[in-house]
Amino acid sequence: MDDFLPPPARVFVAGHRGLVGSAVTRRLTAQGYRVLTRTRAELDLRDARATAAFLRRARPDAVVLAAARVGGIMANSTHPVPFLEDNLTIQLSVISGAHHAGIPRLLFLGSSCIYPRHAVQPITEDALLSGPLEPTNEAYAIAKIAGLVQIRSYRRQYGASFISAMPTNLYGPGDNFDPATSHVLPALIRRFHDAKEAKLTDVTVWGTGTPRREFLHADDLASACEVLLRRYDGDAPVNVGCGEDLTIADLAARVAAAVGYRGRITFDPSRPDGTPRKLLDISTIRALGWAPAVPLAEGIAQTYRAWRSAPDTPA
Ligand code: GFB
Repeated sequence: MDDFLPPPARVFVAGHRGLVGSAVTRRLTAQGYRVLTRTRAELDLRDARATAAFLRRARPDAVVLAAARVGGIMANSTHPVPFLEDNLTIQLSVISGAHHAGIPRLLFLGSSCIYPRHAVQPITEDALLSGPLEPTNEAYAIAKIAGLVQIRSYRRQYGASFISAMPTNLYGPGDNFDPATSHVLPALIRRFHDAKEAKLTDVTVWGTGTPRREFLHADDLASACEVLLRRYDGDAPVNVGCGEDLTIADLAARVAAAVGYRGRITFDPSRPDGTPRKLLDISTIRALGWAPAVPLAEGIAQTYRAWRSAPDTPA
């Protein structure tokens, strides 16, 4: 099988401090790649001129675009503007900057929320743009869809070896645990932990508890990114998930058990549920030889331990 990016290639990981970027950085470094990074203070990726100049100077062999404005259902639905504008701006400056700097390979990360709200489950890659979106994350989804089309367009017009991955809901150490803006898994770790510490007997979980979600550890996404960079050069984005989903009620019970909270769990249906289900079909990435390695129970326990030892870790 071809290897499009053998180590010790130089890879610029954009967004190396985030949940995904830090996992990709750990993985590529461990595999013998030379990873380049820039903090936000050193390089604002929304600044197209500065980004293009950096990429021209640094000339990495590949770019992993893991920088993005991300957040949970409430942040997405109440503050859609930065989810739309920051993501569009970062994508325009990094993808076009990489092309103009002559960088041969780029991996862009989409998200499973860009598929239609009522896509057939498990969702195959060809469901993209086949129906209306989930309203709670429309702005974010449109920005990510624009990124996918940008990648496809550079491939079509210039023959660029740029590719896209479509991760499911992610979690892991270094996630955002802010109660208002985080995704469900870190939010519940924090809420159950705080309830246990305060000896509360009731914890409220948003929504009805019936939506189903699939959760992938960021380290598993990182190993998938390596596989894609080395072995994939196709037009279609590639789904990356663990292949199994569960209800939010089931997730809440598992997080409560991992944290040691033994009180009641109630649901608040006045909070949005979001999309009813978004389980990804992962046959394409499996056929490339990848499989997830972190079981959910182990991943939750590890994420809880990591947060307890560094509770203010930024996203
Ligand atoms: O993780 P989450 O915010 O993302 O919410 P989405 C998942 C589900 O968990 C929803 C429920 O049904 C929420 O109502 N939930 C229960 C909670 N309690 C909580 C809580 O305390 N916090 C949060 N955040 N949720 C996001 C998109 O959708 O998924 C983004 O908005 C992105 O665009 C991301 O794609 C992966 O899966 O609903």
